[in-house]
Amino acid sequence: MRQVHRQIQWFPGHMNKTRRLIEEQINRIDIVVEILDARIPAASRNPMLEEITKGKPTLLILNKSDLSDDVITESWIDFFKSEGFYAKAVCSTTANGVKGILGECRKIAQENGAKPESKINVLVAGIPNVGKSTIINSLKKEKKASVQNKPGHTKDFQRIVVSNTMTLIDTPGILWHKFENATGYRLAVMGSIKDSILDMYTISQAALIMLENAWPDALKERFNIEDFPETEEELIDLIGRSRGMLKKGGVVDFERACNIIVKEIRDGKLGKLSFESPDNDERFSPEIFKKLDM
Ligand SMILES: Nc1nc2c(ncn2[C@@H]2O[C@H](COP(=O)(O)OP(=O)(O)O)[C@@H](O)[C@H]2O)c(=O)[nH]1
Ligand SMILES: [Mg+2]
Repeated sequence: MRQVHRQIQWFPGHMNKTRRLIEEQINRIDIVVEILDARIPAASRNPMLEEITKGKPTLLILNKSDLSDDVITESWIDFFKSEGFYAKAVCSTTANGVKGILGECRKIAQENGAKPESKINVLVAGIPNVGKSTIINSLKKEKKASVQNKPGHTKDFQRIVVSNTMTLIDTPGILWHKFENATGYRLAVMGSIKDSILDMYTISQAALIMLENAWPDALKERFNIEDFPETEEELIDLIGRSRGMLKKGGVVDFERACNIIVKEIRDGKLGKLSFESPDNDERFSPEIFKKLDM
């Protein structure tokens, strides 16, 4: 059988504007804060951001840590630190979730030569849906910050003045970058890629593949499954049936089943689960998605 490798256009359109804007700002930036999804800290990183901010101290915030496996999250923090980054796990949707982020930024600045009273500019970046707005809004509220949209070369960045000595620079756009399909599938399952890029059926297949490989018991328990069938298509059918999502004539409402599966995973209904680890754990191998690429 001839196998055709599937080419997916993950990010349509031109997104190089953000890159240009960051490059214009780079000299005034003291610290880079990149927000990641704690469940997929590698897939949710932006390699292009690292490339254009090279040499700047970088704090990686593993957000949504309420949804990720605690042990694996801890191993990611250790891993990132061993790579020379600062790293911190947070859950920004709880009351005090973002507490400590600004203090951490100040500490990092001082460790990198800033005086306690010097003004610090912090570039805040993150791919869609990792919780960037939630974090920035909580920091604004906490500090009663003023938000400025200065004309001129900073017009596309919001500058959020959180104190006399600290300003956050919010990057609105996303940076286009090429990535492996496995990364794309993970991002799609977590909701960081518009659902219109991949159809819900493919996203739910990817989600089920991730769970079957890494967290089979959580999957079985949540959807009352005893044994996994041969294909994800049959598994979706089984789940639809066990949830009573039937249409006239007793056929499973396939679309509804796909939507529910993806929604419950995104919402953490299956427990605290991570989908990548910093070691070469086979459960998270990119190979698991191969059958979707054909
Ligand atoms: N469970 C959980 N959900 C979060 C957390 N932070 C953000 N979210 C949710 O993730 C979704 C995307 O957040 P948003 O701040 O809009 O992401 P942005 O696209 O990066 O600006 C929203 O539904 C948030 O409520 C978190 O720490 N834990
Ligand atoms: Mg946002």
